[in-house]
Amino acid sequence: SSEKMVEYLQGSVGIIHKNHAESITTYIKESVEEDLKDSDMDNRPAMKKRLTFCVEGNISVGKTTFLQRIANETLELRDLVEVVPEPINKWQDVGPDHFNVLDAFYADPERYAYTFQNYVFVTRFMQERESSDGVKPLRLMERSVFSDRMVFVRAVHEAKWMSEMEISIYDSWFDPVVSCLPGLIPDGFIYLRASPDTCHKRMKLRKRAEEGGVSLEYLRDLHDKHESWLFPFESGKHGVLSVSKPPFHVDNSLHPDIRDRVFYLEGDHMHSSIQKVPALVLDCEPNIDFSRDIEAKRQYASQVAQFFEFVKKK
Ligand code: UDP
Ligand code: DCM
Ligand code: MG
Repeated sequence: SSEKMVEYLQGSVGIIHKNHAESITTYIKESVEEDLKDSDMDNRPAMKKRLTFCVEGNISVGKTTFLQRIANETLELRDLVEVVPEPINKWQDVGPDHFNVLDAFYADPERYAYTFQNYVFVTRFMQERESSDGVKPLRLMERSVFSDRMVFVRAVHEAKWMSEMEISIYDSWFDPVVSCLPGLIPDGFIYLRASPDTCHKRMKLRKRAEEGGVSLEYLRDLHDKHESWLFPFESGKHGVLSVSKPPFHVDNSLHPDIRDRVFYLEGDHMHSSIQKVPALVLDCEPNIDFSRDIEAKRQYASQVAQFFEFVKKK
C-alpha cells in the first residue's frame, strides 16, 4: 500500500540532516556567545567578517530540509543568520503569464536547457544583489553558480541538450559576470553527500511535479559531476574549478577526522578570487545516525566547529 511505501521510504531516508543541522546550530550559538563576550558590550553581532557558505548536493539529498532546520533552530538568532533557499519558486513562475521554466526544461530539455540555465544564473545574481545589502554575519545559501556550471551545465551539455554554440555563449558571460559580483563566491562549501539511490528514494518521496521524468541514471550523472568537481584528484578529472587537499601545514590544524573531508577549490580558468575555497563534506546516507550516540555527536560537532573556525581565520 502507499502508506507502507511512505513508511518504508521514511525509514530509508533517515534523520541524518537533523544531526548535521544540530552540529552547525550548536556551533553558531556557541560562537555567537563567545563573540558577544569578546565585543565589549557593543551591541553589534560579532563574527568579524561576513561569511557565506553554499550548501551543495544532488537533487533531493536534503539541502532545503537541512537549511530549514538550521533556520528554525536559530530563530532567536534572526539578526545573525541568513538562510537563502534556492530560488526555485522564481523558476516555476516567470512573468505575468506564470511560465514554469523548470517544467519546460524537463519537458523539452533540448529546447530549454540553455534558457533554463541562463535564467537560473540570472535569479542567483538577483538573489545575491538583494541579500548583499544584508548585514547578518552568517549567510547560508542553497547551491551556487559554481555547481550550476560544474554540475548542471556540464550534464546538459554532455547530454547534448545544450549545443556547442550555447555552452560557448554561456561561458563567454559566466566569468566576466562572476568577476563583477564577488559576493557570488562563498567562503566555504558544505557538500551534502549521499548515493544516487538514496537521493532517488528521497526524490520519489518528495514528488515534485516537474521531476516525474528525472531518472536514476540522471541522478548518477549529477552525482559523478559533484564528485569530480569536489574530488577531482580521486576521480582523475579536472574541470573549470578544481580541488586540492589543503597544504600540509594547514592540514595539521584540523582534527584528524575532518582532514580528509576538507578540500580547497582552486580556479584554473576561473578568475583569481575563487581560489582556495574550502569544502566540508557531510555524509547524508540514512544509515549514519548518531542522534543517540552522545560521543559521536560531540565529535561531529567539534569537526564542524573546526571547519567554521578554519574558514573564519582565513
Ligand atoms: N528528507 C528526509 N530525510 C532527510 C532529508 C530529507 O526524509 O534527512 C526528504 C525530505 O522530506 C524531502 C526529500 O527528502 O521529501 C528531499 O529533501 P529536500 O527537498 O530538502 O532536498 P533538496 O533537493 O533541497 O536537496
Ligand atoms: N536544477 C537544474 N540546474 C541547476 C540548478 C537546479 O536543473 N543549475 C534543477 C534540479 C532540480 C531543481 O532544479 O530538479 C531544484 O534542485 P533541488 O531539488 O536539488 O533543490
Ligand atoms: Mg531544495
